[in-house]
Amino acid sequence: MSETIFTKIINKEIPAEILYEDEISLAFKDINPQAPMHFLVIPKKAIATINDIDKCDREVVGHLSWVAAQILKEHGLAEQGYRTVMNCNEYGGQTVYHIHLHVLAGKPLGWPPY
Ligand code: IU
Repeated sequence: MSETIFTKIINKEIPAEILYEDEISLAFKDINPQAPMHFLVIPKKAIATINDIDKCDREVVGHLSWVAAQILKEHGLAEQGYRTVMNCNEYGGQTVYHIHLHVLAGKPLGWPPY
């Protein structure tokens, strides 16, 4: 797949406010936050959309939710609740084609999301 801006963030070619990093994932603050706390958790492996997740990626993708919860706990935001979202393709509102888990926290969130 073609490289996205998230590969540049992973490679530290462009700056981001990084919250967590390990060998398979990176979490950083969203540049256009939609909640008091809004960050993205991404795999270092470039996977374009949810539709492109291979069976062998299951552990990596599950890891993203684990990372989200650890960060929220560290910031005291886990117990009050939060939302995680992974957008897919046009109807899902995906704009960056490297899968990313949005994590929104710090205020009550509306539902449904339209
Ligand atoms: P989407 O689900 O693909 O629409 O989300 C992409 C998100 O990536 C969106 O919330 C942007 O604000 C965010 N983002 C970012 O945090 N840093 C960037 O350099 C770019 C986009 I480009």
